[in-house]
Amino acid sequence: MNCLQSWPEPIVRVQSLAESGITAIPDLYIKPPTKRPSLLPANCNQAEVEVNIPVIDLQNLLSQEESLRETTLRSISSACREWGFFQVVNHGVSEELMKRARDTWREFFGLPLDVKQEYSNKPSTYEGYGSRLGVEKGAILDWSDYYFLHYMPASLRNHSKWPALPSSCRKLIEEYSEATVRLCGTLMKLLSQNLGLEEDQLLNAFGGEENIGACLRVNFYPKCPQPDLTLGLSEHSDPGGLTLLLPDENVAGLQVRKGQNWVTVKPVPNAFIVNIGDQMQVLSNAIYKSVEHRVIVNSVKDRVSLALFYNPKSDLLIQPAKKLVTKDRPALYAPMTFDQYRLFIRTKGPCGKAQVESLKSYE
Ligand SMILES: O=C(O)CCC(=O)C(=O)O
Repeated sequence: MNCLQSWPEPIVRVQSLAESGITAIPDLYIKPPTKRPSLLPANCNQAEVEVNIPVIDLQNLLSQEESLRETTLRSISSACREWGFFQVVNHGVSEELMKRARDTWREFFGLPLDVKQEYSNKPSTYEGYGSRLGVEKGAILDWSDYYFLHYMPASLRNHSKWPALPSSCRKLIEEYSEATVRLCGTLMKLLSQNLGLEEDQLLNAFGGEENIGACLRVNFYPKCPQPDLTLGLSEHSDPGGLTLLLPDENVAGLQVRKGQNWVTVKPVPNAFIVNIGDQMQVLSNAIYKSVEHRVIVNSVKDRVSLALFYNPKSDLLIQPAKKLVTKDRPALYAPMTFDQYRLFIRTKGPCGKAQVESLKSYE
């Protein structure tokens, strides 16, 4: 991990740049023309612009009507296969907690720079206040800052690496992470059942409830004077298992790949956005899709989002579940630990689906 000891260039906080009043962004943030957040591709029609990722009401799983429960399970199944993304409502996490989480983190990013700098992160663990992903010298950077921390396993939970200010922050992180990890556990069971596996099989492949990895990345996307030239977060698929995203309630920004197009997610009030990560694509032998996504920025409003990453225990080998490997559909991926796997994004930064595709051993 030697290459991950330090950043290759001095860190510049994007928020400080944005607040300095610049009217043109530095070259370091200007994406090549093919990577910019383009206007509609010529062959894209209005219907595609209107499209949204599926929205699923989890309350229906408690219905007395079996047909409603089955329809809901089927909607989750097709969302995992066709979109890799969906929104969930009536998920059991309180609206008050969701609002408090956004407000608390907005408050953190609103603190003076020197307070936040105390938590500056390093690429060896990424824990703390950060402004880049990847350690490639000269890389074009994204227009965002973030805070990254570990919640699970409990042995990695270190309160001194969580912000002490605002004073409610550490308690909020505990509460929010506990609630979202619980929801991810429920989703894991549904996804497992939908694949025809035992309810706990995916969870067990991740190491079981006590051993899974869970980390929180809070993204802060400052206003940008030239949003057409850059991205808040470059296209990538998530390296882990499952991501539960609390988007900004007022500002859209997340775009999900659908074929040749990028669909801008329209967040539904009080919903979480769920997406399949690369480890789940591997475990499901590519039945579930880990889909590329990116974030666009704008010149009018800052945006905050909280991504809870639910991951396998980092030293377990992850490979396609035996039941999903057949003569007609051989194992598409060789076994690999999550520790080995995430070294790629930690070194190279967000790079589309380059890694999971490069691991395919058949097809
Ligand atoms: O901010 C968002 O909407 C998406 C964030 C994301 O993709 C991530 O943190 O990996």
